Amino acid sequence: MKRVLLSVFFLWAFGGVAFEVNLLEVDLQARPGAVLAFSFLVRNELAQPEQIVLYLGDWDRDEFGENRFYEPGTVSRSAAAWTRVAPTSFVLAPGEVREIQGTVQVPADIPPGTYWTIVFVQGEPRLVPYQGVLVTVTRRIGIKIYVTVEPAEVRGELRGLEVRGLNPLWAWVKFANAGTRNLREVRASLRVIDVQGRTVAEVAASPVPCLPGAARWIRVDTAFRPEPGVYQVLATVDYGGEALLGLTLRLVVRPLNLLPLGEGWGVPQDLDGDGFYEDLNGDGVFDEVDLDVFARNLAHPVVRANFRAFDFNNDGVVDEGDLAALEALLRAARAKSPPQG
Ligand SMILES: [Ca+2]
Ligand SMILES: [Ca+2]
Ligand SMILES: [Ca+2]
Repeated sequence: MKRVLLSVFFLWAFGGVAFEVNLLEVDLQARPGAVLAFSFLVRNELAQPEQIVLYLGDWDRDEFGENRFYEPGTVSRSAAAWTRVAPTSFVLAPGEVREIQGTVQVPADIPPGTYWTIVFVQGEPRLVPYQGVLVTVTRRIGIKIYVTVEPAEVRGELRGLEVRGLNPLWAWVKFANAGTRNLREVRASLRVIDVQGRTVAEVAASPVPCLPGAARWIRVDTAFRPEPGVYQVLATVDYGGEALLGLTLRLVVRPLNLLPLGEGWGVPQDLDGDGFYEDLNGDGVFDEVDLDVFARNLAHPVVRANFRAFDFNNDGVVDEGDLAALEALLRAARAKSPPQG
């Protein structure tokens, strides 16, 4: 399946600014001193000629998996200095396809492990109408090149487990690639066990890649809405090594202990039974007054002690993000049943 790794500016928002490549990743196995070849195709999808330039860059990912791009030679395991592509500048006629040849000259004295770079294929800047104005859009696609010199080491570490939202429960699992091999599929899963030893939730997250030396927070979502009680939360990670990695934590979900947030108000109520207490002033109605009460009481001791009742965006803390989420809930409720009169 074709995945687009990078776009510049708003490129997907526009039609008519398009060239395509036939692959987005090249995964090469090598010995020190080897010369490797790869190739890919670039096709002009426009009805006009397109000037194309190719150049190399470095990249990695942040701890949440977002790509970051750098000048070549920036990352310590960069393969940019060994990689060449040709041609690097040409004009493609409408519908024309050009094959790009790449070579990787692996240094003879390189230690084992995965090295990587990226080939950028960039079009020419074009003026495109966008919301009534003309903006300059440059199309750029990146083709990631991985070069693995054997014997690369497969080693992983499980560095953290944090339960965040409780309605439903989800957690961050922190994995680190402590070896030298690129890990294409790191699979995290989560199991929740109650005090009777019963498994009450068990889910696997989608696999994520992790570069050597990189760490990655992997989000694992469950559909489990815990009742007050004590649970064991067990995270496991299968990264392709000999053994699974595991980490557990004890999760205590305390009963709610709600009180009025101010003089003359009622106890906050959950009017629809979803575990979120949207009726902040406890008058049996969910409306703008509740937004106002919440906005003025985000740091109220009752709110803080019962955070899961007011964590409307389910991220594990109560803050302005929950005010926005509560507003969205009110809009949704209004859309479903508009107020009478
Ligand atoms: Ca509710
Ligand atoms: Ca209310
Ligand atoms: Ca929140």
